[in-house]
Amino acid sequence: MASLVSSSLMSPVRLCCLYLCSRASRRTLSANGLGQRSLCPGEGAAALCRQTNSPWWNGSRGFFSRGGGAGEEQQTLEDIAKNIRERQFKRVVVMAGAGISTPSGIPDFRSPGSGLYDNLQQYDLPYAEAIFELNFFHHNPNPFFALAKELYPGNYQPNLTHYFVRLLHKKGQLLRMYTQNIDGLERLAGIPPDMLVEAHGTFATATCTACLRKYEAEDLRPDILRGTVPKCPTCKGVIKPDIVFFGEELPHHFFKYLTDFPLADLLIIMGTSLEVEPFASLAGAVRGSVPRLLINRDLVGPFAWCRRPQDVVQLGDVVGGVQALVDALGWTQELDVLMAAAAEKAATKTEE
Ligand code: CNA
Repeated sequence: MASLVSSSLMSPVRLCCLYLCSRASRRTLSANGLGQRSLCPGEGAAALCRQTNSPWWNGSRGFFSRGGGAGEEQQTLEDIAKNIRERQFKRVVVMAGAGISTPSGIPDFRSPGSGLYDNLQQYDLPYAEAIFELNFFHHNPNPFFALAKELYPGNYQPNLTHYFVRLLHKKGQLLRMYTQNIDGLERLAGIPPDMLVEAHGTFATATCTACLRKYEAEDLRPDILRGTVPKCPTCKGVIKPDIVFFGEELPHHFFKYLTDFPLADLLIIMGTSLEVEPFASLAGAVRGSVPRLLINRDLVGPFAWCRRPQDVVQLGDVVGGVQALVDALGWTQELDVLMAAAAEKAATKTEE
């Protein structure tokens, strides 16, 4: 299984954003010119569990978790907290998605009703995914920039989930945060850029689509906030924020996963549907003995179809789930102080 996951991750890494797993794999294969459909890592692992009569497979009802095998105790949120507090876990990797930013007011993609997928009519797109497709962008960049205006850094503030990760870093126990988010709230919360892998790119930098000249977010801000398409002063090409579109390669630093994940002693996954490859497969890239904690509204990815004995699931609102962990850690007061200081700093900045 480990080799299955790592080999699929090491093939040219292209974003198959917005697609369900099976669609994503088909798309990757056609992009790579291969003639056969292979299973995406998720499907592969589920099939493997079924074939091997895994104890986690519950016939037609799918996989379920049970209270550990012989000699294995089912872990709880409190166990995870105890091990973080006692510094048994010193190299924590965090994986995050749009769900950690919905409490800040930014819609995710897939939540029924409130998600962006259900609210793209105003952009007059042929289909929802077109907003992140290069061909469509070259034909009509306006819908993307309308969305960019909404998501542009500065409009929203980080919430407790972002500050929890910063506190983990302050304690010296964060190995890296891998985020799919493009809203920049991790940076705004004070998580240092070298602690972050922004797997789907960032609005912090941009590139001219014609002459490849590099720009900073501030260079584009006036155009984006005015609702006009930013153009390169040198060649008049359209400047595209460095957000990864369908078929584009992921940033180089995504490959840090090759050294980070084998070193991790705890993986926390929060606010993601784990439906976008290759990011989703990172959930299987930690060692088999490493606990994985999912904090999310729904059961997703391997937590739904092939749970490991030491996996822990905290279902419900992500802020409530992280708060429960913080309380169990005894870090509540420290986090409150951190957030109060950040709020004060933000207020002073607004006044200026
Ligand atoms: P997604 O597919 O929309 O899934 C979000 C997940 O979070 C779902 O499982 C939700 O149930 C869950 N969720 C949402 N709100 C909450 C909440 N308050 N509490 C608990 N769970 C919650 O988003 P993914 O990140 O998994 O998909 C990856 C896409 C989304 C990436 O390409 C991102 O760039 C893209 N995206 C990013 C942003 C952003 O930067 N804030 C916003 C929208 C989409």
